[in-house]
Amino acid sequence: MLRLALILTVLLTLVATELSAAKPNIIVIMADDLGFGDVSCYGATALSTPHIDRLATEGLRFTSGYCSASTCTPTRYSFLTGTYAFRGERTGIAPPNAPAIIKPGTETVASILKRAGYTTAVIGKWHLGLGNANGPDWNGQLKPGPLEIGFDTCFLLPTTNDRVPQVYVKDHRVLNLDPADPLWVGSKKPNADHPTGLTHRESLKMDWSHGHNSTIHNGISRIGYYTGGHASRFRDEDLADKWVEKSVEFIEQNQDHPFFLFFASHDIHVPRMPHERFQGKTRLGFRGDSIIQLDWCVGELMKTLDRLQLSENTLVVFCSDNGPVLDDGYKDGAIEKIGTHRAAGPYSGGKYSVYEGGTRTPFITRWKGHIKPGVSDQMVSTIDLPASLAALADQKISSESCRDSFNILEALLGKADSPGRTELVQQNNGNNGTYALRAGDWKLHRYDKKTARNVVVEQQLENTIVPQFQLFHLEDDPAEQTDVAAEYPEVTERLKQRLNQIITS
Ligand code: NG6
Ligand code: CA
Repeated sequence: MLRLALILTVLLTLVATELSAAKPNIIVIMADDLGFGDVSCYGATALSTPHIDRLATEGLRFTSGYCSASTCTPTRYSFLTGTYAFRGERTGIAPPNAPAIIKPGTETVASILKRAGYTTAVIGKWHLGLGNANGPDWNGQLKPGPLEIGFDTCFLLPTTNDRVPQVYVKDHRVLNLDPADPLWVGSKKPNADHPTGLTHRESLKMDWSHGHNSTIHNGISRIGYYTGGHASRFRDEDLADKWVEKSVEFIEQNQDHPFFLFFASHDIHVPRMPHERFQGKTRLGFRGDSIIQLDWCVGELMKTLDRLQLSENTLVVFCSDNGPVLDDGYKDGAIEKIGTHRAAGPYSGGKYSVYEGGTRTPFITRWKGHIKPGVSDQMVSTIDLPASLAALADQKISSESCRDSFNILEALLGKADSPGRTELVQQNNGNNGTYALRAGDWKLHRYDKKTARNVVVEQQLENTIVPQFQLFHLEDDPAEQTDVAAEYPEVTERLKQRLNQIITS
């Protein structure tokens, strides 16, 4: 009898191990506005990111890892839905009162993994809208939202840290909202006396440089207006700690069965206001200090996995939602203190641009014991995570869903000779006629409005007049400095047609 029990236990353990190897936990850590050159494992020397570097040494560091857009909302939209954001409506940078952009019932990476038995959570920045067509009901039920597209739970910064309101959302509600102090959010000044970054500029602890001059909270003026909800308001300095606290809680609670955590850090988006213990840690100002804070968060997550003995049972993906920007609306010294640091590494452009700097970003996968540590030059993108993670979790996706997401799981896991993508469309913001197509080493830019933004990331944001189409050869010219469209008319034509085919299909 005892023997039978022993055999059964061994068998059950074997099955459990097999199951967990087949369905590892998954954590996607998405940084905000982090550039290719911003972390030390990608070449930064002005600061050191030991925890992100450790992920890279223990995992696979991609040299051609991309997000699909050079702004937040479209990248997050396509990461979740596996569909290029230019196919969807209102997928550009979402305003404070944006309704839910991804409709309930849409297949997402979360709904796929939930179906596979995972417990799913998003913790951190959302910026994909909340509520029905009328926008978020800040004092009531905030739905639809993440819970209607596959997440079991969420703990959110609902928009961005520079957009109102500065409150947390837990599942369907603003956290700790006092009904006696309702939250109002709008795009117009609520009354003549309402203090703003324009009327009370001298009171600010961080001055604005463009935009960002509406309602003041925590000494920082923001995009948009709000009143009320005082008991719910957070301090910018505490955001990273909160994401880590909630994530550790979630991992602990779900350590015994597969979980999916989308850790959506607000770092290093403006206003960069890291916790006091990180302030002044780098010579790059608060932009650098926020990178150190982000690195600390990565370290805390890894520490938790180690403590719970989950590191060999958890696939970690580290990526960014778009490339870097220095002055994105606040005077935080990012430009003045940049020195020789190159936020986009060897690439041109950054946030808002379809130069490589806009979307080619740090991209690391780690799954101890399953991914052989190294460096991969395969082209991979955040948009491929739905199809690839579906394959990992043994789930089928209907042909109408996740249509731009490719199963490149083997490339993500570094299996020998497993190819990544052969081509990728890059876009800047929403569906505004600015695209690029990388196909192998060729790169076509398309500017229907004939202007390109933020070509040199170390300068103030600006628009540059450009021809509608440009062609670059990335191997010879990674910084996309020499337009060779006239020299290679056939390649230009072929890529133009291919890009058009993808966009209009
Ligand atoms: C822009 C903001 C910028 C940032 C961006 C969204 C101004 C002048 N600029 O409109 O500061 O908030 O939107 O960034 O308001 S993202 O990373 O979330 O896409
Ligand atoms: Ca961003």
